[in-house]
Amino acid sequence: YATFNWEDPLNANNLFTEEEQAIAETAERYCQERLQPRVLQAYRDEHYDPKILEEMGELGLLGSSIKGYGCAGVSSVAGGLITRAVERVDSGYRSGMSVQSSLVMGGIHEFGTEEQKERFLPEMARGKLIGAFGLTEPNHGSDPGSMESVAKPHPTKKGYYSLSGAKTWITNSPIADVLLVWAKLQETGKIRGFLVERKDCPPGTLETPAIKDKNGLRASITGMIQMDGVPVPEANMFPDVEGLKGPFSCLNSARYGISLGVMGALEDAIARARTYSLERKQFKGNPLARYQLIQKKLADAATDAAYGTLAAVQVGRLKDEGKVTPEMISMVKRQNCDSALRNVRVLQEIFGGNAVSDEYHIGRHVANLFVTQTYEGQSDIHSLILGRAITGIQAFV
Ligand code: TGC
Ligand code: FAD
Repeated sequence: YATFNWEDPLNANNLFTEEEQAIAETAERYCQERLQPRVLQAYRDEHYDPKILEEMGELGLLGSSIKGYGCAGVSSVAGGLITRAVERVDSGYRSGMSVQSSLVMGGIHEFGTEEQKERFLPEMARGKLIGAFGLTEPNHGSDPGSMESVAKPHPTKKGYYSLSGAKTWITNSPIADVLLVWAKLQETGKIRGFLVERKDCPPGTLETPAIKDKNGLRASITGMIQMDGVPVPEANMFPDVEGLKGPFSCLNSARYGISLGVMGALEDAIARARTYSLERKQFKGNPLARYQLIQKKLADAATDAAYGTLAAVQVGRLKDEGKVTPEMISMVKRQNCDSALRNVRVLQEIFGGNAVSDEYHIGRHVANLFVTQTYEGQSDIHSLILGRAITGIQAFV
């Protein structure tokens, strides 16, 4: 027999190509050497350093699945291994990267004109231009089809639209240079995508205040997008896609990235809980790891991490072969976020009172993983997407 490796119990590594393994190693090294040392203070200060995106850009980690336009053009699984490496440190750092890579660069690549791709993608791949994705509104989160943001012909500027409305809980919005905003075209009532460039917005038309004092995802920056007649040239609208298909197609890639990303946070929690349980002694000098209840917690978590990783790798392979369905992505996004959160909450118990100190990192993962279960479709919403596919009956309304 081969030797059992608790860090990769079902030998998922065996499924990766040499190129994918090399990409994972590069990403893991960067994350452990450059991100891990600063996450604790960043989380305490609720601070996100935009230079992180430039650092990721230098390593080719941004928009990594896109072919051309200065992007690496690697497989979906390789992209997932990057999100896993980043989220092993912190879900907030992965969030900033997912929005840049999957939601904004992915959207421009899939739906943008050639001119838009040339204009935005190379600079975004270098992390020199920062993106935000505005779908959620104060009154419409799980139900973005009811959005109120509207685009009308601009009253004074020919060839321009005028965007009004509000988006909330938007990752990167306070620091974004280009905001992909989804709004209903007044003439048709159909949702369209607009690339709002901060540098071109006259004073008073665009505000992007930060949402402060979050109790999760504190190492990423989140804010609103408030639009009051923002002039946007027609050339900045996605030309063909209309309806929810536009934003949801971007979400397919981002949700996939989360499904492997959260396995990184869970694996980090397992490694920390294992180390702690081997070092901490209670009752006659025995390490906690000697007790059966502790071992079961570790066994449950390691099993769920291994199963979740294999399922996500399978979906990534199908994605690259053009055989994926959105329901498959809903399944791995929901299952992996739920199981990461559930297991990390249990592993937190192993640390006893020390779990309350941020220096043990476990509480940070718990708070972050609640957010991953909520954004990009809350888990119950993904249950309904799956339930609809299983029964043929939609139960949202
Ligand atoms: P429904 O009737 O289901 O669909 C409307 C149209 O959209 C199409 N569609 C999709 N297309 C591609 N991929 C998908 N996954 C798609 N899902 C739906 C569908 O085919 C249809 O097209 P057409 O041409 O027939 O019009 O729409 P509904 O209004 O009933 O939707 C219900 C529901 C629940 C599925 C949907 O609204 C939903 O998923 N809600 C969750 C909202 C959500 O995920 N928001 C994410 C905001 S962005 C974010 O959270 C970023 S966090 C980033 C970070 O920091 O990491
Ligand atoms: P609601 O839609 O009000 O839902 C509240 C609860 O009700 C949930 O549990 C939900 O599952 C449940 N519920 C709703 N409808 C039903 C139903 N029909 N049946 C059963 N249960 C239901 N959005 C963006 O557009 N871009 C971003 O970059 C972004 N980043 C985010 C970053 C953070 C830190 C957070 C917290 C959120 C972010 N979001 C972003 C928003 C996120 O996508 C939404 O919070 C999410 O979609 C849920 O919407 P909501 O908060 O309005 O909850």
